[in-house]
Amino acid sequence: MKLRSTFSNLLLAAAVLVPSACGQTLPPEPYGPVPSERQLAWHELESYAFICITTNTFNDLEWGYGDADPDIFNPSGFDPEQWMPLLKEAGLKGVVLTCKHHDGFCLWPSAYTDYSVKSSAWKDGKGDFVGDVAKAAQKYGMKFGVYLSPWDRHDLRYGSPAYIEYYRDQMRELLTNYGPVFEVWEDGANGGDGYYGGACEKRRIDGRTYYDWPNTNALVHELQPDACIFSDAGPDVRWCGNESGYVGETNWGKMVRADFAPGVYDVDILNGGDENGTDWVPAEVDVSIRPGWFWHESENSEVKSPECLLDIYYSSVGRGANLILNIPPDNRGLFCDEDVRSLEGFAELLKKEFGNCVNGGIKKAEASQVRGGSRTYSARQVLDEDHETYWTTEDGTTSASLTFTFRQPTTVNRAMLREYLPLGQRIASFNIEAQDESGAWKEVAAATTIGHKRLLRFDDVTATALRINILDAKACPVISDVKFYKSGN
Ligand code: FUL
Repeated sequence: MKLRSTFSNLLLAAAVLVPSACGQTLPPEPYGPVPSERQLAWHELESYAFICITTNTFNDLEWGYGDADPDIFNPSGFDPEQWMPLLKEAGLKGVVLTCKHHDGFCLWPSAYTDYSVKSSAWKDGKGDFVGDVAKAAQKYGMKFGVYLSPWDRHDLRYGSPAYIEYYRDQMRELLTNYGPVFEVWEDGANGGDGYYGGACEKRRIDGRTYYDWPNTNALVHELQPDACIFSDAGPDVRWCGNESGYVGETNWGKMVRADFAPGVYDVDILNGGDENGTDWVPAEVDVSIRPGWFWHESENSEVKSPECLLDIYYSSVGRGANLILNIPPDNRGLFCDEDVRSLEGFAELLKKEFGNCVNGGIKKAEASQVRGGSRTYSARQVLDEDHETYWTTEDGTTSASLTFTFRQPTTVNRAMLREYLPLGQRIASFNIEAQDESGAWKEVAAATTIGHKRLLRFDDVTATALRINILDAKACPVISDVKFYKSGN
């Protein structure tokens, strides 16, 4: 059923007032915290690119000290239109750019500092790297997001209240002048030694209090209501707790937001969420296609293989998280050949992986139980292409099954499931069984949580029918989509 369509809301209201008047079966109540509209839109993106470039790209550093001569920033062959089609082909839906990294150098001509492209050789100080990337993204139908490092190793004011004003002024520039922004990255890496306007010392800040995040975040949401804010503590999206490309095999989209702050967290909860969490704060997996976040010639031979990227895809998107894959442009401002080959290979693998859906061969979809016996909640609802319709059961049912019978024996080796998140995340454990021509059932895959999406790989099995058994759930299961594939990989 379309929970959020006006028509069904009217029906719903009528059913609440006169429960038996039209025999309408009410949907389950939401269970636990549910995503906001901006989070729901973010879930649909699933994967996008990180673009890390700054002075580090030109002086071979990962964390610039903040004292680099701005003149070294000179990506002479810069062309974001080289990046966009490659990213798009690999299924990535947007880009998040390091507008300012820890070195403090700004890729746009900020009115609040000279430590920016204004003072670099690039385009004689007249360029706006952020503007060019935002424009190219828009041209290719890609979303645009900004990374504005809270830690600034260049600026003299870092550590004092004046710096917070500076940070907010810059946030205002980025969120006002470059069109719609889908995500704002607030990195947790913080404090330590730096140039700090020539002081060259170690500065420590209190991660819980110094930045006054509630007020900065209110500004972000005021200027860009659709932007999801990423940090160790959300509020919209949480860090997954590592930079190696995986979220927990069990991954709940919830946590207790008030327990955390950027730089103040529990890694296990970041990685797997909290099944009893009170706030919807789903995980984002940040990982680089290279060992480092920035381009280094010496790492050209260490670009991750397409197969490795596919594994990362399964352990991020395939476990209900979003993936932000970093592809750092080189000192020309272009993706270099090694990265291009890997991205192209990854795009090919994804096509083979999910290009052959076998759902068309399903003759019958049945459920062990259907809420109110209503067609609105029947097993068929998981097979339409509509994410807003779903199968569900009576309240209190925490184990149930869906059976799909093929017209003829069909070979399958991949599965995709989605829960209907507007009603909350519920499923804690399930498996998939296949029936052979003798009628015998055998387990082919098993996993724990589903959330936005679960992808499963298993050996080829030729089945007359497939059965999904929900083995444990926090409340009655609500599944919006099921797809089976025969991958060619
Ligand atoms: C980390 C930073 O310290 C790295 O330099 C990079 O920006 C990465 C995305 O986040 O915490």
